[in-house]
Amino acid sequence: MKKSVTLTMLSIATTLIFLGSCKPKNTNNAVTGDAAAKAYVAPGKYDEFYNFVSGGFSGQMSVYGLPSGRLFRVIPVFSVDPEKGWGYSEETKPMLNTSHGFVPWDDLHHIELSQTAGEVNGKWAFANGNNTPRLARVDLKTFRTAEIIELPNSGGNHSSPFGTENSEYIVAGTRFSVPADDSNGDVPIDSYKENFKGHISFVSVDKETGAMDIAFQLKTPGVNFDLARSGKGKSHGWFFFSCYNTEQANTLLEVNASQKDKDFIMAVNWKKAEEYIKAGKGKKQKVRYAHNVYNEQTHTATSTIKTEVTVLDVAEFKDICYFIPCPKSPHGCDVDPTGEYIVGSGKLAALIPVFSFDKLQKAIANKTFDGDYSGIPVVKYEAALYGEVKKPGLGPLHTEFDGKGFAYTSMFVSSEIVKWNIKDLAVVDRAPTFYSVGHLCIPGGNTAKPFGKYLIAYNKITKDRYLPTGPELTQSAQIFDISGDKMQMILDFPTIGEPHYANAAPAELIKNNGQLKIYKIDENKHPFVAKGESEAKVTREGNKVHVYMTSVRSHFAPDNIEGVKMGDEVYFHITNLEQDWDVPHGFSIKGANNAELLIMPGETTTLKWIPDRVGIFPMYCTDFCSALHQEMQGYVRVSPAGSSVPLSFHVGKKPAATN
Ligand code: K7E
Ligand code: CUA
Repeated sequence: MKKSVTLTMLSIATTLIFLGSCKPKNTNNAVTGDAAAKAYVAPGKYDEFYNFVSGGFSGQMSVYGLPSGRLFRVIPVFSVDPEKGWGYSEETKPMLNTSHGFVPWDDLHHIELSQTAGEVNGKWAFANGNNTPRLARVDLKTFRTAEIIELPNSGGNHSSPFGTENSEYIVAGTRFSVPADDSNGDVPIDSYKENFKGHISFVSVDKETGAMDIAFQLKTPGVNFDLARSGKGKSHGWFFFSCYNTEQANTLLEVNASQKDKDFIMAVNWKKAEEYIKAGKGKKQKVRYAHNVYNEQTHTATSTIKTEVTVLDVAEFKDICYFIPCPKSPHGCDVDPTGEYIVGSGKLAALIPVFSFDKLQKAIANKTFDGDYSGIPVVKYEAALYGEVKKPGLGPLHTEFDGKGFAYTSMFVSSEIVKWNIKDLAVVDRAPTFYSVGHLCIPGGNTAKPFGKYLIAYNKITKDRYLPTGPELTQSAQIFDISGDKMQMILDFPTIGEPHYANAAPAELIKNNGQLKIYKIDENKHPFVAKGESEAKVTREGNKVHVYMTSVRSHFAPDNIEGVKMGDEVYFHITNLEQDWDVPHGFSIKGANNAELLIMPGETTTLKWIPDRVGIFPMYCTDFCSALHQEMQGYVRVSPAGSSVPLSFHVGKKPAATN
């Protein structure tokens, strides 16, 4: 009997997989006429919005203009990037340190822009590492990753990073429940129900500096947290998480975690949790996690291993946590701009439930519960439900809001975006996507004040939309104009990696936030800086050779170095002396098992090189910086170990022996 149920579930799952590859009917939907003009930004003109797009398995964040879809920048976050030397230079290696050692890659799914009073403030972009649980903060003055914090007790940081309305906290829920870090993890996998726990991290953010710290964690029943949103306005102080696998299965989840008709949205009263923490009710737990910070004065990152976290077990406090039943394997969990409506998107559900914050509060006050789940009260479905969007489409995943009373939900299986009215829950428009849409983004669409105007669909499958490029096709996004009643597609653009969530903000907000154009050379506190060519030198400490090198259009100083020997470790500390915007210099040397350096004006960056043979090694600038860029080159002479060639260096004059 049980077997046949399992097989039925399997065939449903299989059907959905096939549905996932069906095309919408009107595939010849090419953009024509006035539609294309809406995405046109003339050469030399600026876009209206910055679009920050997750790179998925690329581990990076990319920055596009809206509505042009022009790619401005790929910001390296969790993955090494040889183009920028990220994770290769001595200064940036500590950014990718974890309790597991140097982890050069991650899977970045979601982006959260910092907020003040529920509105985007243009300061920082946060991103999650889904594989080795980490949270990153990108500084939008420099478009660089400024901080990465590892999350203990977690196994896959997917329900992350989602912020409260003043970015008091960036919140991160674990996708995989696992035994807590301080418990014996050497347990049978099928002891999931006893031994596996969920953890949700509340990471505080300093209002001025952005500095992050794990303020506390909530220990929860062992389920999978998928996505989340904070409350806002009236529901400020609450957080909502979608949970799947409330069956607590540990194998063949596509079947075994799809048994129940309803999973949960977990509502968390984080203000209450904060009170308990302040009252000292949290338990200190021994853990190990890395906290990596980039210092803009020294141009150097440091990694600190921290050893303690404060944990509150939600089952011990009766008024922090509540489960709301939500059909069926919910993915997205989105809160409308007023904070009253909470939308659950069940991947396998044929409707979209919309919950009411007011009704939830009433249900909690009146204890309208349907028993409990692992000691947490389960609110009656109808008691929290505002209503259901009927027949929206197949495979609802994520919802964004336009601030004009409408919600837009992505339908993965039926490859469409469905626009519906939040008040009467009536579907008012549909637009096909090409194909299998995942996340949606409206600028500010997750905040109290969406900017509306555009909606971007981030698609999972591209198929026939672009020229073929072998087995792997580019991922893609599609922009819709949503200023009218009907959605109108205006542009397709390819993306880097796999796009999941994205966020967008008005260009004015970010380009006027005090963008850094150069690092001031006078303020450079790098320990190996050379602030002018007169400070350029080469020193030896045992087998370590330090080159204090400068670069300026169009030469290095020094550009001839002799006296390096086999067995030496050479550190090229290069200071770019330029003080003009947009004049980086690059650096590379033949045979280096390393990437290039790309050094911004006023910055000092270090390349480590271990010569592997005797001979002459050319080095050169990799960035075409001037008419005489190609002349920006030099040589290092490597002699055998024990050679008597003295260490010397020069630029444009005879070598001066130093030892
Ligand atoms: Cu791609 Cu937000 Cu990881 Cu949905 S998640 S699509
Ligand atoms: Cu410096 Cu090219």
